[in-house]
Amino acid sequence: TAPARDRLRIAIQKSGRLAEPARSLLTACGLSWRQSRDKLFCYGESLPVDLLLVRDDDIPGLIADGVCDFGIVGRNELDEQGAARRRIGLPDAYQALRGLNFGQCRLMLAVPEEWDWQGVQQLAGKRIATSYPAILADWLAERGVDAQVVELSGSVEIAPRLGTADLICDLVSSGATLAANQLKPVETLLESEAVLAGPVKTPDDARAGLMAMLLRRLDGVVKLQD
Ligand code: PRT
Ligand code: ZN
Repeated sequence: TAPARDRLRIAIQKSGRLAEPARSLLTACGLSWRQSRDKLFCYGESLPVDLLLVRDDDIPGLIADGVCDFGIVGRNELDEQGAARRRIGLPDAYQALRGLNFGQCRLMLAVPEEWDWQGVQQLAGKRIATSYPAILADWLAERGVDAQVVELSGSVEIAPRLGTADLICDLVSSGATLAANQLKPVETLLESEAVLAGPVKTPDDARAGLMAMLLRRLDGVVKLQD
């Protein structure tokens, strides 16, 4: 177990879609830091709450390892890493505590436009390219569909044209990327948004009070936005 600490650490994305809104949200909660955007670590000034600026992929693991207490990350990323842990028999190590009303998107199956979509049974024997192999494998297993999951770290939408997969499972917001690649969305696996993630068990030191206070402030700020 991690040693006691009296300062809270929150991991947010360093750059990317969630970086600015995450920082603004924490600022609206009354937090401020002693500088800088280019650094990995921002020391909390108004409260003993420090920021770690990282890749979104690293956020669940930082919470699991007790390096950070909270993280702001897409539900898609949190669920994928949680599903991957469960598939290899690891216990749950983090949970989504609050939805944050930004970063909305859907994890969807998308097929070539010319397909006549008739339902999941059509996926039998097909190759599906995705960056979300654990969520997809669970989803297929729940429906008893035997398809092949092809894991790609990026540029998933061109896989059907390249011939490396028959269809894809990827995040969609406006749908423009799918359309540009002659794909159409057919099934939703997950409705996602940015979430505040935290540990399964609250630490029993000074951080507990800080975490409770931050959650209260967050609830006030997120409610005002509605
Ligand atoms: O560098 P780092 O690893 O931190 O960043 P990243 O490149 O992995 O993530 P980033 O910044 O692209 O996305 C961070 C999070 O934003 C995601 O995990 C989602 O929770 C959320 N989000 C919301 C999205 C989208 N909307 C989205 N549209 N993430 C990605 N996309 C991509 C999608 O993969 C596809 O390529 O945008 C394209 C589709 O967009 P539309 O509008 O054409 O449908
Ligand atoms: Zn990432």
